[in-house]
Amino acid sequence: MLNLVLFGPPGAGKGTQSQKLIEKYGLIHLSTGDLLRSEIAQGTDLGLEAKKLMDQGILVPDAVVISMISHKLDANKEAKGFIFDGFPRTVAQAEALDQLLESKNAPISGMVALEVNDTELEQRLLLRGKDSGRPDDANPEVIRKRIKEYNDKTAPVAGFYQSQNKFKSINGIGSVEEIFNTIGAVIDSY
Ligand code: B4P
Repeated sequence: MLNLVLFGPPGAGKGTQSQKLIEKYGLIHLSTGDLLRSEIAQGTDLGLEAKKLMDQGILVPDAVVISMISHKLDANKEAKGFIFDGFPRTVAQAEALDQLLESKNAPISGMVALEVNDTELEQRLLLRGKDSGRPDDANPEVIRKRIKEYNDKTAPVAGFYQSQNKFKSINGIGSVEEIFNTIGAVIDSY
């Protein structure tokens, strides 16, 4: 079973690359950002609470996203593997994911981190904000807050996988195809 964590700051290209990877490798895409936006679109209580935080660029509580991922793993028992996109975003989430996968005897194969500088991230997200309709893409201050949340709470997750020898960092600047080929080479080495 192939279980890949795609890692990187907001706007690094995780969602973009996930779309291509699921096609090539037949994996299930688990994006906590997409799951939360779906809750918002359905107007659930969870979605309403999450929206308040997401619109400010703040992470939603660990318990909420861990529970969403747990349900999705249970609902896809026959999957060939998963791409975790935007999850885990804290060390607590990474620990919880290891436990969930341990009970299924299917550990994380590896983490691939997309390295992109802050100026490029801001430009990409503001560009996407022109037609994504996402409030968190529209405002430079919120984008900077998201990058700060990443540096404060998410960046340490890299160390969690480094200590398990499962971490690989690659350049996230270049064409979508070039980056896709680099990720593919890492996956094929597992
Ligand atoms: P996410 O939905 O995960 O959003 P993201 O990281 O900002 O975007 P993504 O990574 O998918 O975008 P991509 O780079 O592909 O999170 C949104 C919010 O949800 C968070 O702020 C948080 O509040 C909450 N949340 C989600 N998960 C959580 C968790 N686990 N715990 C707590 N809170 C959580 O693309 C960006 C743009 O770049 C696109 O327009 C794309 O076209 C462009 N792009 C991609 N690759 C490119 C390339 N190579 N060159 C140029 N442009 C490129």
